[in-house]
Amino acid sequence: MVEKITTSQQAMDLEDKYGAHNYHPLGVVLTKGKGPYMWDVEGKKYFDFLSAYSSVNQGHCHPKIVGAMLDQAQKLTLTSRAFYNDCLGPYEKYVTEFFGYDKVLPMNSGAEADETALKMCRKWAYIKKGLPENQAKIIVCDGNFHGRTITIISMSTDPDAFGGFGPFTPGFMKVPYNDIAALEKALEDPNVAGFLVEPIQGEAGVYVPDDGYLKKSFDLCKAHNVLFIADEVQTGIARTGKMLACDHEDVRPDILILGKALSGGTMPVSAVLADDDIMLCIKPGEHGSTFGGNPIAARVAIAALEVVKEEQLTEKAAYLGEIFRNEMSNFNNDMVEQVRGKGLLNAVIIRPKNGKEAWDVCEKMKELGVLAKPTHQHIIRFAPPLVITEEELREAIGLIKEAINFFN
Ligand code: IF1
Repeated sequence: MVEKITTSQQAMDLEDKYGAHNYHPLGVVLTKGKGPYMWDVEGKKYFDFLSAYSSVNQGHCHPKIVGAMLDQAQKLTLTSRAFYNDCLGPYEKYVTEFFGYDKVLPMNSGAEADETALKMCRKWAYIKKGLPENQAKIIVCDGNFHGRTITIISMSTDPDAFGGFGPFTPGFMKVPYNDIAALEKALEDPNVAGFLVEPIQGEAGVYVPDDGYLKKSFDLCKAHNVLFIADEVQTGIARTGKMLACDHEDVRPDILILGKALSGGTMPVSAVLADDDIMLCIKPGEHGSTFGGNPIAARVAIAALEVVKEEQLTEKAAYLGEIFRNEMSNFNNDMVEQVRGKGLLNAVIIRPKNGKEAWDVCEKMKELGVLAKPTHQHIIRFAPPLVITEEELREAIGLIKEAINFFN
């Protein structure tokens, strides 16, 4: 018998008793989402300022995306890649033309896409660069977040991410983020195959690198015949005020990794894009996924990307992000230590006061109707759906300020 939820506490109790304790969620139980809003079981309305970590850029339950999902779900949900279907080809054409690459390898989660990119880079290194077998190295940055698999946490510098999960996958070199000299030194190793980087480090606390970092890194990689691999799972699809965060520096990654908002937050859809000289290093039977590129995912991803263009979400993110950073930077409250970000991917560093810190601010924001969550102890990430209006944004900013002022 399936229990019907009538109170938030009932839902939280069920998760505590029957669910793994691998998260510590804010005490709110949501039952409905629309645009920039969500509602809890008791009917309270909230601004969503997390967007499921930038998955709901197009707003909750966007009618065009949900419509595509519902339509395809009644026709054909899954063929596997053992057979063709009439949705994948049109999606592959659409998404490769949308981002300007020869081909796409469709996967499901962001982590799967990162793993796919790592395999693709290694394969290219052995076949095209001629590195000795099993000697390929990939450079990653301190503070990175690329997912939760054993290989991905093998690249992590966060003990919470890798602690107790060894042994780890070899073949990774770590350099400080935003440090060109360190990257240049690491690239002296002739066995380097690729450099995997987030254009802005999300989990690290919306760490925006210096202007020019991405371009200089890209140029160094090219000078050493090393692939520049951009993880745009969180920063991509209009979130930072450009279609891709790499566009801020006119950098075209050799391998582009997308996820999250590629489906508008409706289901797991991820993708790895590259040109033929890299993509075709993977031969039939060497990589895949049961659900990768399934008909619903294909239809949903097309709709999700069309919405970004039709509703000019890139331009909106740029314009509204300026308003957010200006308002919060000029907010006269000593709990606001720093405001940083690009587009509508921003973070506020909270200076603790009277024993109160970021988590307390988030609890107060929840009371006032704004949902956000700290990343690390003192950083609150603010990432509303890009469909939020200027009026709604200003209303939410007022509530955020009210929450911070409460602790004065
Ligand atoms: C969690 C963090 C964010 C990502 C980038 C790949 C992935 C992610 C840049 C993997 C996923 C999610 C995972 C989720 C919370 C969230 C997160 F806090 F974990 F680090 F956004 F910053 N590349 N990020 O941000 O994509 O496999 O999850 O689809 O694990 O708690 P995924």
